[in-house]
Parts: sequence; C-alpha cells; structure tokens
Amino acid sequence: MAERPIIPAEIKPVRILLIAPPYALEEYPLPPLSLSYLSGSLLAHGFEVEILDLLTSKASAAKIRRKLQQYQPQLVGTTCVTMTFPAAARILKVCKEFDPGITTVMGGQHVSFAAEDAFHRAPWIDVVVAGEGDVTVVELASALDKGTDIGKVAGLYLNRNGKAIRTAPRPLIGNLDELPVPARHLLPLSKYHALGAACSVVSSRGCPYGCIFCTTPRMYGRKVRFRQPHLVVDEIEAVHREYGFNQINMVDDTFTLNRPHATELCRELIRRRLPVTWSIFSRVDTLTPELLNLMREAGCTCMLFGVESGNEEVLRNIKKGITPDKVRNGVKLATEAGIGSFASFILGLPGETPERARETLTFAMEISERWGTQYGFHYLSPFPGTELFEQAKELGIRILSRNWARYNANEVITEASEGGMAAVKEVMARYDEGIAMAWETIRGQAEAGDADSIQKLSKGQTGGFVWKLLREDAIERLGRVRGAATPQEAETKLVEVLAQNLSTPLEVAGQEVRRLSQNRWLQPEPLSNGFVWHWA
Ligand code: B12
Ligand code: SF4
Repeated sequence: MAERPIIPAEIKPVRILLIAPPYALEEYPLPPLSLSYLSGSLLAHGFEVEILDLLTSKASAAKIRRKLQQYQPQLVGTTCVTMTFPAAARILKVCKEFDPGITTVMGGQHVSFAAEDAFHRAPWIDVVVAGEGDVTVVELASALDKGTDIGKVAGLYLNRNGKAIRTAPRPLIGNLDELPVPARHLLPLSKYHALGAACSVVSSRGCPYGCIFCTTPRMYGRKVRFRQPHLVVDEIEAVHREYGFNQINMVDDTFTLNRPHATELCRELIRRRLPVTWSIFSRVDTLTPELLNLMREAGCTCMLFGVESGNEEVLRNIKKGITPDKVRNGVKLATEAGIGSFASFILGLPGETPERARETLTFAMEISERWGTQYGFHYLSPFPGTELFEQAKELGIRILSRNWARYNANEVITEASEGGMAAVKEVMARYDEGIAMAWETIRGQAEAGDADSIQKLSKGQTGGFVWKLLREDAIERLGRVRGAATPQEAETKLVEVLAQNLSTPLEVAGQEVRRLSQNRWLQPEPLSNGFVWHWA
C-alpha cells in the first residue's frame, strides 16, 4: 500500500473549498484528478479542504451559496480547461459576491496561459495558479494563514486592477513520488460509479514532443518525470480495494513512452493479480509487440491514439512526428496483441484542404475496416498556450471566435485559409451520419431479438436515466419516501416517483434504481415514517 500522507495533529484555520465546474455528462467525465491532487497536498499540510463537485450534480448559484454559508471557506479554487472557463468564472463570481473577503483562485491548463485574459473577463478572480498547482496551492494557503505577502509565493499571477502580475517562476516538481496520494475520498465517488466512469491515475507528467496544437509540453515540461511503478500500482490497488473501481484510465500523455517504466508497471500489476482493466493514451510510434503483449496480460484493453490527420503534409505542419504508415503499423500491432484501439482526428488543422479532409475520413475508415480501430472526429480548437494559437495567422488559420465556451472541439471556430471548412463540415456530417446509421442498425437488430444489440440499446437508455438523476439532483430532491415499512417498499416508491418526475419508463427506472442500490451507491436511511435515499 502507498503510504498515506501524515495529517498533522494541528489543523490550520484556513478552510479551502475546491469546486469542479460542470460540463456535459455526455463527455463521460472522470473523477477530477486535479482537485484530488490539490486536496491531497493541502490535507497533508494540515489544511481543511472540501470539494464541491458540480460535474455530477445540478450547478446553481443557490447551491454554491448554501455551501459557502455552511463551510465558510477563506479560499475558493476552481479548475478549468478552455471550454469550462466561463462556467468556472461564474462560480467564482458567486463566491466573491457572497463574501468579498474570500480569495478566489483559478488553475488548470487554460488559465496557466491566459491569466491576463481571465482577469479582464472576470475581474473578481484574485489569483491564477500557473502550471502544476500541488506545491503552489499549499504555499498560497500558508501565506493566507500567516497573513504574509502572497506576492512572495512562486507560480502565481496576481490580479492588480486587471493587470496580471507574475510572481517568481515555480519550478516543476522534481520527484513526483513525494506527492501525497490524491484525496479521492472527498469526491462523490458513488455518482461516478453510477455513471460507469473509470478512475484516472497518472504515472508520469510531461511530454517530449512538440505538437503545435497542444499545451502539455509547456505546462508539464518536455523532460518527462516518472513515478515509481510500484507506487503507481499501490495507488491502483487502493483505488480498486477502497473505492471499488475495476476500470482505470491511465492519463499519462504517452503511457508507452518509456518502455522500462511501462514494462515494470505491467509486471507489478501481473504479480499482484489485480482484477482491474485499464486504458491509456499513446502514440503509434512508441509500441513494440513485447510491450503490448505484456500490457494485454496486465489488463490493458484499449489505447487511444492522437492520429489527428490522414494526410502526411498536415501531420508535418502540426509537428506530430508520425505518418499514415506509422499509424497503420501502430494500430495493427495493438490489434495483434488483442488490445482495442481508438484513433482521434482533428479537422481543420493548418494545411487542411477539401481533399485532405476527405482523405482523413477515408483513412479512418480504412484502419477501422482492416484492424477494427474505432475513431472519432473533433474540430480544431486553438487553445491559448499553443504554438497554433500564437502563430495562427502565419499558419493560415483564422480564429473566428474568442468565446471560450465554444472551444469544445465540437464547433467550427476556425477557418483554414486554404479553404476547406465546407469540406470539413461535410466530412463531419458524413461521420455523424455513419454513427446515426450504426444506431439505426442496432435498433433494428434489437427488435429482431439480437442480445448484443439489446444490451447496447439498454446501456444508452440507462446512461440517460443516470444523467437525469444527477443533472436534476433528483435523489436529493425526491429521495424522501413516506409510508414505506421496509427498504424494498422504499425502493418501489422511489422508482415510481423518479419514473414520473423524470419522464422515464417505469421499467428503466426500476432496473436502474435496483442496480444503484444493489451496488450500495444509493442507500436508504430509515426515518420515523419512511426512508430517505442518499448517494453513498
Ligand atoms: C483525462 C483527460 C480528460 C478526461 C477527463 C477530464 C477530467 N475533467 O478529469 C476526459 C476524456 C473526459 C477529457 C475531456 C476533455 N478534454 Co481532456 N484531458 C485529460 C488529460 C489527458 C489528463 C487530465 C488530468 O487528469 N491531468 C492530471 C492533473 C493532476 O493535472 P491537471 O488537470 O493539469 O491539474 C494540475 C494543474 O493544472 C493545476 N490545477 C488544475 N486545476 C487547478 C485549480 C486550482 C485551484 C489550482 C490551485 C491548481 C489547479 O494543479 C493540478 C495539479 O498539479 C489532459 C492532458 C494532461 N496532461 O493534463 C487532457 C486535457 C486537459 N483535455 C483537454 C481537452 C481539450 C478536453 C476536451 C475539451 C476534449 C473534447 N471536447 O472531447 C474535453 C473537455 C472536458 C473538460 N471539461 O474537462 C485539453 C485541454 C486544453 C485546453 N486548454 O482546453 C488537455 C490539456 C489535453 C491537451 N493537451 O490538449 N479529458
Ligand atoms: S499531442 Fe500528445 S504527443 Fe503531442 S505534444 Fe501533446 S501530449 Fe505530447
């Protein structure tokens, strides 16, 4: 087992509230690792910290105010990527208006490169934490605790009348093994279980490549820092045994980058016979049959490859360092090892033309037919902090919107000067059509009695039901059932109420509530005249 952080006996008076901003549940969120890491570090240094997770619950100003009233934090922090900046900013506005004495802080891959813009758009943000936040947030909380100058804390941007004043640079953390274990227990994990989410774990930080659309090398450095494999497996074991996750998402940018590291980690997983499966992000040019076979044996079931384009020239323009042939080879190796692969493409990159966009779709279909690779398309979002954002004009990209909420990679917000956006949309439409047709086929097969298709369909329905439960805080609002004498009766009554209020067929609600209560993610608590249901 990984050593637990030692909680100092003396709890410091500064209370910290970390808030996860909402985004579409259809994006299949994972328990946020950023806030768990930050909380782990804060707890280890004797601070009181809580997480308000608005990802898996209804986000409202009233709820935030209730939390502030009850918890009375002195520091509130939110995290965001570019698309969630507006939501994260609104959250901090509610906090500042509730109590101007609260220090409002934002961190993450977006604001690390857009601090001045953040202060301009949201003057109520006091501080931006740039880069890795684990040590910075502790020093910031300590400065507030002692009443010393936060300007002396490295790694910050301070809001001075809208100007972003940068403090000393914060060096990257040298030894990741010194970081406390992420405090996942502060998250509503039962809700993530209900969503069928995997648990994210990271075994390294940094990336040595230089893809021009990506912020990671600038954020985490090009020299990759690795954790000791046995400590990573300790964490996976704890996540499985203590929190019940059987599916892990290794969120290293390229898990297969360092073969000795990946090999040792796989051997340790095999040695401990942990009944978990896992997926990774990888690059097609970092694979060997030996490593892949070992990964399969250790439980790896799926690899996601950033392929980006099927055209060689576009791949060169974005400095991806791979070719279509390398992609073919990579997905072939994964398939031969029995590991599923998913290829992610971006449409509208520099040098995109109508022909190249179509070539990319043809390429995606080719690797899917030959090796069973699944694929998905996104539109280009030029994120602040990337070479693409800074050099857009020179690269022939016109940025059409500065509304960060639209930087979700599902909307067209750029135009490649060589033309081609019409073709790009046409390619996306053909891809969407393909997905719609696949669902049509599944529905037809389900009607004809095919068990696999029936299961796929019911999975879609059940996902929808859980999303409604969470989005509408349905358990919190409707979970009190009166007049039930036993937990079974309470379950039947709950199903009826939910089916009616969430416009869901009784059968689907019944099946889902049973699944959630059998797994003890939903639990009934006896009252004098009935039961109240709550998330575990
Ligand atoms: C796993 C992952 C996902 C998962 C889970 C996301 C989640 N919320 O947990 C899924 C698949 C759902 C996902 C979806 C998307 N993702 Co994603 N994802 C990642 C990935 C690979 C790892 C994230 C992670 O857990 N890192 C580990 C933690 C510890 O690091 P961290 O989040 O950076 O947090 C540290 C610091 O940033 C800082 N910090 C962060 N927040 C705060 C807050 C405070 C108060 C403080 C003090 C400090 C602080 O301290 C933390 C600890 O050091 C990153 C790439 C990467 N290397 O980080 C991309 C990344 C975050 N994703 C990205 C994108 C674009 C998306 C999508 C928009 C893509 C899409 N449309 O499908 C969606 C948006 C979802 C969303 N709203 O978050 C981009 C974001 C770029 C940007 N500027 O917006 C990244 C950086 C990938 C990239 N290199 O381009 N993603
Ligand atoms: S896209 Fe992947 S390989 Fe390229 S720089 Fe980003 S993390 Fe590294």
